[in-house]
Amino acid sequence: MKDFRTSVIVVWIFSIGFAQAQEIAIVSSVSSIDDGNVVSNTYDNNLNTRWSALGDGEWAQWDLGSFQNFNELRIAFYLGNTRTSTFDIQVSADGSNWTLVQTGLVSSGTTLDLQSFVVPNQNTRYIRYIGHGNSSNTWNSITEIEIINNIVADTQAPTAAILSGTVQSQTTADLSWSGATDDVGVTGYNIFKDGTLDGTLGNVSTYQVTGLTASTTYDFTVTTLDAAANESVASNTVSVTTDSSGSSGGSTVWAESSGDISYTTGNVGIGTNTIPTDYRLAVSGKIISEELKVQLQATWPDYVFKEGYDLPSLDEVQQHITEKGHLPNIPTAKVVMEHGIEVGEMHRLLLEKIEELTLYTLEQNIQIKQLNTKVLKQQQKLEQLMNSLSEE
Ligand SMILES: [Ca+2]
Ligand SMILES: [Ca+2]
Repeated sequence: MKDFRTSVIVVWIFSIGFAQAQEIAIVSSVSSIDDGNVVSNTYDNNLNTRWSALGDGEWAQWDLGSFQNFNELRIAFYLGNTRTSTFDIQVSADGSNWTLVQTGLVSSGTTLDLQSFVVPNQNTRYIRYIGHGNSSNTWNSITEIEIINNIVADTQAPTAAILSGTVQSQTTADLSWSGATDDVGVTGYNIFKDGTLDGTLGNVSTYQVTGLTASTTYDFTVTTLDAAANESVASNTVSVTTDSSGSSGGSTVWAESSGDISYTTGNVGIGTNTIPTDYRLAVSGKIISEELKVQLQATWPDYVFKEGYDLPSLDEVQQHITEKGHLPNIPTAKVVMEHGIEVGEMHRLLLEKIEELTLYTLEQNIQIKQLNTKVLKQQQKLEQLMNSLSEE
């Protein structure tokens, strides 16, 4: 870098603050035309050499050799302290297809030194200057160009996350973490198993470690990353012991298939380890569900309406209640207290009673109709008798 540029660079660094500038090397160049002042003069670090081309729309083009990031062009103009130059900037990934980045840019007209033109962030290979002449004539003449990448320096590492973990099976453990921060932004995490990197992740907060060995204790830590590859110190260590491979205890007694788990070895107690004989599931506490289906092995009481059903007379029912204090076939309070209610069986018995009640009601309905007929006939006879008496 020659002395004449020093003042420009110093001013620029102070104005940007913590940013740092990186000049991208130009590998080759080409132009639409020149007058003998060739385009390679624009990156020879000499303000006394230039590219010059006469005419609106003539262009100079530079190749960075590969895709590069940049967001600033610094250009010095021939006679740049006495006239302003107008131009557009295009970029291209392949040297054939061009994208307009800036149009109608105008130099200051006050300096022979490099002037800064900030452009939107680019990641591309070719840059083209399209000249539209200057304030005096249609010559396009530039003495130097620099392609600059301004990178925001992030040197501060993120903070460590708070890690927790749970065993999932004989071979997997689930890790989760939270609380990490960074001055610019957290971008990812490194997961370590017993001090060895197990995976590098994006900005997520959970991870399932796989491929573990049963009945083995592993120590996990996580570090936090930012975009500049700064890494935090390690998080707290979480020790996880995988399930045993045996058939006793833990989740290994359950068989798993397509998301269903099943247990076929014995019976299950929830909140109790006393499971009555002949029962599959014992729960000490309440059960809630949206629907409960009980599939009875016993006959559903449609038999009440069948011919030959021995419907007890109401007198017999009355006698049963008087003697025993409850309906026939219905368990006593004492029995319910001792043995509980069997939901399906009780519904069967209650329906049996309802159907019997229906039969009694139908029978009474017939008797009421018969009584009505009898009363009507008697009333007619009474009226006839009254009429005969009044005519005499
Ligand atoms: Ca030059
Ligand atoms: Ca940082």
